[in-house]
Amino acid sequence: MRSYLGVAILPLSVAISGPALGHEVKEGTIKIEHPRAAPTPAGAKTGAAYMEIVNNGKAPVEIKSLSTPIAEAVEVHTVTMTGEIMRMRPVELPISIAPGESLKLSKDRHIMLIGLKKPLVEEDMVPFKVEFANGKTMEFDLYIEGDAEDHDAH
Ligand SMILES: [Cu+2]
Repeated sequence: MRSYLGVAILPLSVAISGPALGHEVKEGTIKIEHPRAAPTPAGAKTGAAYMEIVNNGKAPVEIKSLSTPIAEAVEVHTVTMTGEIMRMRPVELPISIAPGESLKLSKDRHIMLIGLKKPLVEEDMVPFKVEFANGKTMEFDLYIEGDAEDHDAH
């Protein structure tokens, strides 16, 4: 995949330091850190995915949609606690990321894969796509990791 930014042609760079250590995908001024998902039991209809999307540019970026061929739909959810009861609510897209800011999709605000077409198996990789409001897209793999949810700190 190639992206045209001004006159420079930048290849999509993917740094892989082993599935357990996380990876990142960079295109222009957008960096996606450690895209990953948790394994699911056979027959599960939903799965959760996590990543951090960093905007190193000088303008805000808007995430218009998320998708993967292995699920019917992809949503962003926030988790709120009311006493002991945990509720997940969908967040409406687009989500804007200010210059120099990042969107952290981890436990409290995660990506939900809805209508899974196959179970997510540890150490597998599944394709994922982020579409921005300016028409650009980034495609990369989610790593399926046993400790995906607790893997926040880098
Ligand atoms: Cu959720």
